[in-house]
Amino acid sequence: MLDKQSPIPIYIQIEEQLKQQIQQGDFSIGMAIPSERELTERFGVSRMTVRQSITNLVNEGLLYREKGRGTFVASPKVEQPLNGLTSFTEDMLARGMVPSNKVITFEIRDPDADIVADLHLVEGEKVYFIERIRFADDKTMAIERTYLPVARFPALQSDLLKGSLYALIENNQQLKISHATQRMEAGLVKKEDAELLQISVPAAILMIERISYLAGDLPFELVRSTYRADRYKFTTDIQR
Ligand code: 16G
Repeated sequence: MLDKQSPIPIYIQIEEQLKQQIQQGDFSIGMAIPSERELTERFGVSRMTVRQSITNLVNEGLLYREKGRGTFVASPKVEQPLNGLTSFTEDMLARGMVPSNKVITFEIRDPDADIVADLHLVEGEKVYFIERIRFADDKTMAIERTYLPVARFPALQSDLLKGSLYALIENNQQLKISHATQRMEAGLVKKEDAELLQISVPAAILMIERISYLAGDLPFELVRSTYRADRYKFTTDIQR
């Protein structure tokens, strides 16, 4: 099955074969792949080579390791378009997944200068600082750190944020969410975020900062989100 004369390194050939088996469904989602020892025997290569192939597939997000249990086939990544102003709840429901949230911080704060500027706050205005872990089908997807002007949402409570913030704003407060600006960058997860996301370090993450506006160009939220890079793929439509 392996071509030892090929210029393609053996670990890549093994990686490609395992990938094909995953794509064909020989190994289904959540199923354990054969152990390193079994693969070593099957391919007639060293354990180091097999480990390299598996590590690459883990880094690509096709497999995941669980300490002491083995290596399993991961669910396909969520493909998230970047051109619609949708909420996490809407995005997950549209995929047939069940969204849920855990509010880990809900407090009123004095904002830093950058938040004052981004949210067009006046001096002395306070913000809510909300940290939520977001789940889809009970799996951790992202951490969102949201700043909202208290004056705009005077009756906000932690309990209400177990559901959708956008539904609350549009349905309960009858406000119209109009547009947003986003910035995205890659990074490595911080230790405390790795714990919240239940992933082991080192792991790649995608960070998005979104400032969203109500009709009339009024900024109402600044959100710093940390997405699991092994669970997300972002897409855009572009034209020329
Ligand atoms: C998305 C938004 C976030 C918004 C949240 C509302 C990005 C980068 N972030 O996650 O800005 O606050 O949805 O979700 O897309 P909710 O209505 O489900 O609470």
